[in-house]
Order: sequence, then structure tokens, then C-alpha cells
Amino acid sequence: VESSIPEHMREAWRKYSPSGFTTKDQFETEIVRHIETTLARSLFNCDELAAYSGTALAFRDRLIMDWNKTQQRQTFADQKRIYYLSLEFLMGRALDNAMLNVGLKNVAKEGLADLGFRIEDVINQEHDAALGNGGLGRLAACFLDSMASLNYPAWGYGLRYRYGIFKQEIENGYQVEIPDYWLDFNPWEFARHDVTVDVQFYGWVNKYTDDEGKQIVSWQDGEIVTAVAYDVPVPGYGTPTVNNLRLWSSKASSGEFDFSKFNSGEYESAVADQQRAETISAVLYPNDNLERGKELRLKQQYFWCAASLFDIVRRFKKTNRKWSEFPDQVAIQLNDTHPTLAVVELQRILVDKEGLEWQTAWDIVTKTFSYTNHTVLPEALEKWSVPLIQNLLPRHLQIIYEINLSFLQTVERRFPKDRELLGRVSLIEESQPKTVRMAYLAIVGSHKVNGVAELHSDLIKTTIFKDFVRIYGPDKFINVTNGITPRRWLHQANPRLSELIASKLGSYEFLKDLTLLNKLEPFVDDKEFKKEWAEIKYANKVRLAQHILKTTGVSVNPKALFDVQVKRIHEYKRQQLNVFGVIHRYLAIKSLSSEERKKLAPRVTIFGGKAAPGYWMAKTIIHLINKVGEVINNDPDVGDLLKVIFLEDYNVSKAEIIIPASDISEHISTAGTEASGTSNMKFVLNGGLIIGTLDGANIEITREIGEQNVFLFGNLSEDVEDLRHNHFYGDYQVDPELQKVFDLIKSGKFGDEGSFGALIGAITEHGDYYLVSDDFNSYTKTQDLIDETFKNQDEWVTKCITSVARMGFFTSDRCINEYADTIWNIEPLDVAEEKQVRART
Ligand code: KOT
Repeated sequence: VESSIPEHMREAWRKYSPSGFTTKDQFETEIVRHIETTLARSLFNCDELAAYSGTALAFRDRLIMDWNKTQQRQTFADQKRIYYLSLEFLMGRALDNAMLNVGLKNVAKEGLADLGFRIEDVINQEHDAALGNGGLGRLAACFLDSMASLNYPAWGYGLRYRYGIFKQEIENGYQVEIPDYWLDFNPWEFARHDVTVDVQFYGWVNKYTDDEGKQIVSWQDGEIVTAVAYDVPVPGYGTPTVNNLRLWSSKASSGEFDFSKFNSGEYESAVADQQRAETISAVLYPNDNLERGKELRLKQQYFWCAASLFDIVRRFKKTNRKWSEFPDQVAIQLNDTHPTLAVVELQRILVDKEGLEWQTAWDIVTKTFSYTNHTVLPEALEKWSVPLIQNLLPRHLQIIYEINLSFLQTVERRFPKDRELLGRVSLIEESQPKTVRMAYLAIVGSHKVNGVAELHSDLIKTTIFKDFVRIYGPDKFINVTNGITPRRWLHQANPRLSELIASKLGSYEFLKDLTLLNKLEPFVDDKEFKKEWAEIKYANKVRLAQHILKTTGVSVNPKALFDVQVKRIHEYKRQQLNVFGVIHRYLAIKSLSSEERKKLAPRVTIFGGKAAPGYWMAKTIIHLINKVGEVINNDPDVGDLLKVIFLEDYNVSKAEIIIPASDISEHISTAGTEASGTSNMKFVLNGGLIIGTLDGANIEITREIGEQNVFLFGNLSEDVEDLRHNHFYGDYQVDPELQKVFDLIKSGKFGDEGSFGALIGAITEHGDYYLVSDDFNSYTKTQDLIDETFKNQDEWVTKCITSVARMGFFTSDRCINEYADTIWNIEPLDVAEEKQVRART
């Protein structure tokens, strides 16, 4: 308050407060000013990167003003806020998004043209913010977009990794990982050197009784690392709301950086201390759906949770409310179990620091938190070793034990005769060493637990969390089916399609209410509309073909069917099924006469995705795809009938090129393994069809758009267990057509590095856990059906348009409104007044 400008002087301030550009001339003034002053460049020294930087700085100025106002408005409104805790935010590029959200992309386009630049080239200069692995991190980014667009008072909290997900290069068919240092020039972040939190590690716990007979617990000594806040503005679409994403960066605390050491000449050890502190936020763990239990990962988790909780509590305390009102002001969403220590940290703050009774504090904690589960894969469920926690966070381990004790006592009272139940649901697994089951801790510490698609939410209730449904009753467990933001994934990635839709619907209102897309359905018989629709898809395919030629040297026919599978490489996602299907197709082509070949539908099969650096089987799949591509793409018998492409370094900005160009995309995980999938939604929204299993959100997509518009295949989730079991009994044999594929691979046709043996062995020798052989026949038959259907372009386009018209449900706006209503109990902030002010100026 002391730092406010005095009341009677604010007039002068307001007079000079910048109002931001709206016209082309004003934009040009801003960009030139930034290039000449902020960047110290000139007319004679302005390349595309400088043009990008200048444009970004001009738009940033605009965002900052709305951002400041949003924060003031939220503070003034004094409503409940939602805090979204995620270790991953896969934001991608910010400039294009900012231009579209502010509604000034055309102004920028013309202004840049005046200065001799093409806006696409300028946009392409930006480095992706790649602070995530895949679906989980991108979901968090879509949620931020929706929360801002819907005017929810929301904050994201994460880590400011110095290195995002690695950049992938392919060398001789193998994946090579290159570090992704992305912070050289990042105009979208603001270092808040005044917003810091000291975070403690290691040390010991001192328990004693004070003079008044009160139990005091104090966590002493250990190491201190300082968290520094970096804020990133998150603009909403068509609204003045700009929310905040706060990312923490670690540095040695000023107490820690030992000046006496430094002075006495021990430079090296002083610098080593500093580096150790900075290591915490140095790098994103590159594993998707896998947890490896490393100490540094646990340090990251606690560092981020402790800093975020301190910040949230600090903000609450400024309102001078009673602690009992904390859950009326604060909702905290746990994006998977990665932030579960936040539950323990809040309990510690309330009990040890603020002196609340255990049970009073615990009621506040459970009313505040809720937890989203994103996976049922056993290898992805976090279990932290007890000795590791004991050493790093001794007080937290005590609290976990205390939470467990009181939880198990409640369970025992409710189910007195069920001793085994206690062992099964204990937060501590009695293994060697003992481990803490983080998902169980997250459930116990939350008032709501949700899965991310209907099947997935049912599965967690009947399998991994079954006992907890008995204990808490079914209402604690709910479903919120995932969604995607139509701003980035339609309007930004596919501007021509967005424009065509707007021309039919009369406005761009569908970008704020995606259910309006259903008004497209009457146009499925409109010849001219269908023609334009097909032209746009074709243009998007030409663009992708150019990208393919430029990056791989392979020329593909844009008239061919583009078949795309882009996602993290994982055995459960079954890229191996796809590549075996490709080889099967290759064998079929080879067996035909040249006359017969003419009747075939030409196809380009496109793969993209990263393998975790330590995931050997996933890397082998990449290698096989590349080797198969080399052979097929150079076989003159095949020509345009089949091309196999592996696109390097799949990321958000490449997705924006690839997704709009797809005819068919593959979402072919073993039933029951993919919690939701979100790219399936992006592809359909862009006028592509999908081939998929009855898994994750594929099921709900099918329900919405109609069975006749989806190519479904494969076994059902309920049959998977029995099928797996059968693989070990009787005279189990792989599918005969698949066997022919294996024979060709084993013949050395695709090179004989020996490594492909393991891929085949997993299926023929080791139980085919992912049911590749069981689903193979159904898969290839469905691919044949796709070929037939694609030959009738008119019917195909009808399916595409109908599907897009029925995709309204899958906007992340619907999803965020469901979270707000059923979990967070928060309301959007009224911005009508602000909008009027903006309209007047
Ligand atoms: C698990 C551990 C570490 C890193 C990531 C994960 C993870 C990612 N768990 N689930 N996911 C994906 O989350 C997406 C968003 O809900 C889902 O669409 C997708 O099916 C999950 O695999």
C-alpha cells in the first residue's frame, strides 16, 4: 500500500498510461521503436528474427496492460480463485495466439508487409515453449486458454525449466536427443526478482513442548534453495482477461551462496553450491506415462509445491480472513499425482506454522484440493521410496504417516472385519524399500477425483481405485472428459477452414461456443461449400507435402490419402501395429500385377513422435519405421502407391501444420490403456476422420459424430485381461498375416541390426501384452475399408463435414465449465464493464 501513487497524483498517471496500438500505423510505430531502442537494431540490420522480436514486444505491451488490469480486477473482486498445479505446460508458440486473441492479426500482417516481411515467416521465428511431454502438458495449456477465455480468476503454477523437452533428430534411422535451450530471447516471461520463496530440504525435525505446554514441531537446518517467480501472460480470446502462469526458477539462496567461502578463495565449492541449486529447475523429465523415482524429480516436485503453496497462502493472508474460509477463496487442482506433496505442505503450514488443530487443518486441506488421474498404466503410477522422503523431507514423511494412521483408523471403524483392506489401501506399501503410494495420498487429500474420459473414469473406479470407491462412496469419483481449445486447434492452425465455417454460420461466435458448429450440418449437401471444404484440405496437404520434401527429401503426392499417427512413441499406443500394417500393405502391393496396382488408392503414412531417451523398445520402433520407409520409398514397384514418412521433432507448432492436413489419423491404443487422447479431437475438428480402438475419448467421439463416421476396430477393453491370459496357454499362434510381416523383417529386408528381433519377440515370445496380434486382422481389414471409402470423395467429405458439425462437446471450454461447477465451485469474473471501457477508447 505504501508503494501506491498518492490519490491526488493519480490523474497525471492515468493521463500518460499507455493505451496500446489498434491501427496499422500505430503498430508500425511500435515495432520500429522496439527494434531501434529495445533491440538496438536498425533499418540496415533487421532480419526476420528482429522483426519477430519487435512484433512480439509490441503485442506484449498490449497484453501487459490487460494483464495488469485483470490482476487488479481479480484482487478487487476478492472471489475464489482456481490454482492449476502442473509440472508440464506445453504452450507452444505465443505470438500468433496473442495476435488472434487480441484481434489484431490482420493489422500486424499489413504492418509487417509494409516493412517487407511476410507474417508467416515472422511467426515461424519463435521457439516453442516446450515445457511438457505430450497430452498431459498440452491439456494444461488448453485449460489455461479456456480459463482465460471464460474469465475465470485462474493461475497456473509450474516450473521454469531451462531445458524443455529435447529436440529430436533422426540419424541413420535412430533418434538422437539434442538439448532444448529455449530462453535466449523470451519476450513472454517476466522475472519477478521481488517474488521469491525460500524452500527447505533435508535437515531434521525437532519436537518439544513450549512454556505454555504446547507441542511445537520445527523442521531445522538442511539446505535452502530460493524459488524466483517468472510470470507468463495468458490471454483469453475476445475478452480483456489476461491470466497469469507463474513458473518457478531455482537459484542458490543468498544465505546459501557462501560469501565467506567465496572470499576465502573456495570459488569452486561456492560455485558448485550455486549449480546444485540451479539444477532443480534445469530440465524437464522427458518421460511420458512413466515414473522412475529419481531424487532430483522429487526435489523438483517439492520445490514447486512449496513455492506455490507459500505464494497462495501469502495471497490469502492479505485478505485477513479466518482460516476456515480458505476453501472458499482457494481451489487447487492437482494435475496427476506430481503435485501431491502440496497436500502435505498445506497441512504442514496450517499445523506447524499457523498452529491449527490437526483435524481443523485437515478439513481445510481436503476441501481445497482435487485430483485428476490421467493414466492407469502401472509404470506411470508414482511411488516414492520412504527412505528417500525421510532424508529429503523428514517432516513431510511424519505428516504422511499421521494422515495414513487417521485414514486407516476411519477405514477400520467402517469395515472392522476386513484386515486385508487396510493393507491394500494403506498410503504406505510394505515393499522393500517401503514406498508412498502417491495416488492414494492424492485421493485421501482431495474432495473430488476425476478421470479424463468416460471409459477411463469407469476403469479407475473398478480397478486401481476400487477400494476407495467402497470407502468414500461413488460421488467422490467423477468424470470430466478432456477437451481442446478451438482457438489454437481450429482458428490458428486452420485459418481457412475457420473462415469458411464463419462464412456459413455468419460469425466467429463458434470459437466461443463450439456447439454452434451443429449449424453446419444443413450444408452437407451444398455443392459449392463441399468444394471449398475439399480445396482447403487439399491446400493444407500441399503445405505438409512441402514440409515433408524440405525436411526428409521425399516427394509425396498430395492427392494420396494422408494417414497420420503423431504422438509419443509408446508400446501401448501401438505404432508397431501401424508399421506392421504398412509392411503388410507393401507385401500386398508387391504381390499384384501392374494392372491390378492401378486400382489401388495411393497412401502416405506419416509418423511423428518422441521416444523417452531411456525407452529402448520405443526407440526400436522409430528405427524400424525409418528403415521400412527407406525400402518402400525407393522401391520402383511401389511408386506413389505408398510412402512412409517419419517427421522429425514432433511438437506443438509442427502439430499445427500436420493436423489440418490429415485424411485419416490413428488412435489405436490397446483398449483400456489410453486414458483419453486429445489429438483425436484435434484431427476430427480439422476435418479428418479417425481409425481407432474403443478406447479413451474415441468412444465418446463416436457417440457424438456417429458410428458411420469413425473407423473402429479391435478388441474391447473388457476382453483384454482374458486375451492376455490366453497368450500363455494352448497352442497360441500369431496372426498368419502378421507372421508374414515378421518373416520379411527377419529376412533382413529392412536391415539386420538384430534389434527388431526384440520387437517381434515381445509379441511371439513374451505374451503380446498389447494385443498386437489379436487386433491385427481387424486393423488391416478396417484399413481396406478406409481405402474403399476414400475412393468416393463426395461421401468422404460428407463424413468430414458431419463430424466437424458434431464436435462441439470437445471444446476445453465445456470441460473447464464442468470443473468449475462440479469441483471448484467458482464463478467467472464479470468483465462487461471493462469491455465497455475498451469499446469507448
Ligand atoms: C504420466 C507420468 C508422467 C508424465 C505424463 C504422464 C501422463 C500423461 N499420464 N497420462 N498422460 C496423458 O494425459 C492426457 C491428458 O489427460 C491423456 O489424454 C492421455 O491419454 C494420457 O496418456
